[in-house]
Amino acid sequence: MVASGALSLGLLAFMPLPRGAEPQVYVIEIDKLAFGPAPAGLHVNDIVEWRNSDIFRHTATASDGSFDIDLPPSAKGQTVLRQPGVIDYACRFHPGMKGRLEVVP
Ligand SMILES: [Cu+2]
Repeated sequence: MVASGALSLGLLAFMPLPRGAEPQVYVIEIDKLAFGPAPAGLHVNDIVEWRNSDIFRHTATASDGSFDIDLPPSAKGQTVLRQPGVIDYACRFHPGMKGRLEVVP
């Protein structure tokens, strides 16, 4: 048992994860009829998760059709960023609610 434990620790020490190899999860909180600030440093394959802390139902709906997430109160939903570029999104129920994701390779 001692030997296998030492082996596991040794493997971990030799497996650093370079940035970009491991997708990151970024949370955008929704409250008071507004999306929280856009996360900086979004990369392809990262995940954006919206959490609705509001008392209203919202959506996160991309203008390019790449995602359309229904978010009742207390719900959360995710999308995976599949390509670089700028994605504008809004809530289908409240057109004043807008957000923008900037994704780099
Ligand atoms: Cu809304």
